[in-house]
Amino acid sequence: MKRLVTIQDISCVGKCSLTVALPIISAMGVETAVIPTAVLSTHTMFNNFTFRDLSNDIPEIAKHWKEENINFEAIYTGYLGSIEQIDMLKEFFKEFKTDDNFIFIDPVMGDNGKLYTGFDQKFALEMKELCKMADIVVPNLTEASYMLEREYKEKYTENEIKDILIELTNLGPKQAILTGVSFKDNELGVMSYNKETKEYFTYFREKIPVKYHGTGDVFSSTLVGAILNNNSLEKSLKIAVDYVWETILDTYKEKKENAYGVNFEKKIPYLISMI
Ligand code: PXL
Repeated sequence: MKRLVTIQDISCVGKCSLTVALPIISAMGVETAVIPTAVLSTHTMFNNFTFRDLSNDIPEIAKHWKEENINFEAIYTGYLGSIEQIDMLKEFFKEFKTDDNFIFIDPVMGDNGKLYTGFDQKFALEMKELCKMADIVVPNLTEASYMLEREYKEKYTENEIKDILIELTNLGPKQAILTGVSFKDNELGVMSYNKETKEYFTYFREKIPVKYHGTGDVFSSTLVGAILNNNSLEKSLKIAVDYVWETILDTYKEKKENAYGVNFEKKIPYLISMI
């Protein structure tokens, strides 16, 4: 059985980060080790959330794992709480990257052209430095814009998206995936670029007119899980987009408030049927 480690926060309420990654990747048959970077009472879209920083535990956990010779087929990072944590992860990557595993970074920082509460441009540039160590990076267009210091736009041409993907792979990663890509009003999806084969890949689904928190984390968790199930990147992207789409549709049909994230739990049988 393969083992991955995912490093991101626990938001106690509001399905995202570890409370999404752990069940999804486990359901896909991959052992999911975790390093919680912080404990929040809710994700940061709620008001007055608590935030306990767990940075100091990261080097100690890494040291213990080294002593125990623990290794991972993939290292997946998501929401990180501080620049100090980014620096700790650079050390973690040096210690745990091998010739046989890969580093998968979702540079979680913002959406819809804005950074989430607590992040600024300086953080984005530090995250860009971390992304240089990744094999695969999965930003949305907001995160890519902040890291590359490009203007965020509501609409992009295919050539603009290709330029952003090339810039992302020029940082270091072999593969870059942009989420939230749309060339037609009624479509939304992803575009990827492999700098070794120079191939692009796009996959879209019909746009559902609603936004939920945590869908990026559902997407990244599913993508990394599908890759670890020996699917090609293209097949893995389709699985991740299709699963996210089904979870959004199911949540949308309920017509309830959307701060709690998507009904990913109900669609886990569908996810498993695809791998
Ligand atoms: O889904 C991304 C995410 C992860 N972790 C925390 C967040 C968010 C998005 O708002 O607030 C704490």
